[in-house]
Amino acid sequence: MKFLYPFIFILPLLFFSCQNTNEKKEPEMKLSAKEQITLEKEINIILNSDDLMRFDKNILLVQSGQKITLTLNHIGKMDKSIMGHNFVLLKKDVDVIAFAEKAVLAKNNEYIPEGDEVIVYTKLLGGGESDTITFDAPEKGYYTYLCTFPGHWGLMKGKLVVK
Ligand SMILES: [Cu+2]
Repeated sequence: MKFLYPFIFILPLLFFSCQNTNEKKEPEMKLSAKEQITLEKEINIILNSDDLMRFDKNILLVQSGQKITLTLNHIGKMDKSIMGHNFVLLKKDVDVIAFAEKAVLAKNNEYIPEGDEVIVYTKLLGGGESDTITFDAPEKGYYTYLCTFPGHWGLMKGKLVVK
């Protein structure tokens, strides 16, 4: 009988872990009434960045045709020469790795390379600085945004989701 004891403990664990994975497959996407109202016509987005090389949001949800006002804050203290951050929104299907490599070479233009890959971008910010940009949401789809300061995009990137 002794050899059965481990199974008695393991079986309930298996059962509960299966239940958990089922829950993870269906994330809650319901919006409250208040959020649905703010998804009309215009939307204000505040995106924070910090000295730990992070954006505080990895997904920005908007609707096609909405007018977006986006404020990027650098809430850290470090100078932009060592911990500079920007928000650069790329067109669909841009090769992010190739773009980021090209951006590193564009130091004289705040790491915004020449070309037609970019929809919109902010200034390069140091600690305590902010920049606000306004643009129209592009057509439905998923768009990558990133910080193009050298070495940052691996951690500092996300998706603009246009519904
Ligand atoms: Cu950065």
